Amino acid sequence: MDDNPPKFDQDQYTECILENSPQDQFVLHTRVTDLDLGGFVGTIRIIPETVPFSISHDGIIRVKSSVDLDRETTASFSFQVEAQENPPSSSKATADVTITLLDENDNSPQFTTSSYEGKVFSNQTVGMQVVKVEAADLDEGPNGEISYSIEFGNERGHFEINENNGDITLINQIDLVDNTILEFALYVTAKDGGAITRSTAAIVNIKAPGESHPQFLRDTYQGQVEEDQEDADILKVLTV
Ligand SMILES: [Ca+2]
Ligand SMILES: [Ca+2]
Ligand SMILES: [Ca+2]
Ligand SMILES: [Ca+2]
Repeated sequence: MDDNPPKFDQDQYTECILENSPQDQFVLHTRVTDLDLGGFVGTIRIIPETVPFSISHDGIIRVKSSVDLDRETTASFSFQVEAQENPPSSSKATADVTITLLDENDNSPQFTTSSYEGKVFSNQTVGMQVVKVEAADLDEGPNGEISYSIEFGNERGHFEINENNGDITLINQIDLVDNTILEFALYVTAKDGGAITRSTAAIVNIKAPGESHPQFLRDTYQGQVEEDQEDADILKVLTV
């Protein structure tokens, strides 16, 4: 006689798995008992069906959809499992399941823009901030911790970057040249702290205009400005 309801061996199941775990990966095993002769005979399902997990007739929960296991989108899933006895019985049991996703380093740092600009004028002082770069990383813990560095473009050693906050400061004064804009292109990277690190690059253009002398221009290049390319460059300097 079927007079005992089915029962899960736990009211609540919790498990942690890596995000991006592959389809069909084992997650956990629920067990249904029934004191009646023959044990539990019926069907087990997940409610709601939309979660990216499946359950087999023997109570094993597996990954159904790997792409939906993105910790940056959904960090944990809560759902129910239901064991329903075959008709004519209407007895059923339910239990709660919570699956938490552990972080993988699957995002690279992203700069707020792909290129930055800074300027150094004649009032330059050692230690002054020239420009600040900033990147963000969606991952968790070390996987999302960013350190900044100048990879190249700083051969003359004028600049230094704070690896923690992206501040680029002047550490050696620039010898400015009158009527000329000196340009420095720094290739900067933001690197995360994952076991296998990911990094992204950005360009930092720093311009250092020297003093401009309109009087000098008038005396020397009078009447030729529009015809001479070199003079046009100097005119640009003056309008910066
Ligand atoms: Ca039963
Ligand atoms: Ca992810
Ligand atoms: Ca991640
Ligand atoms: Ca990362």
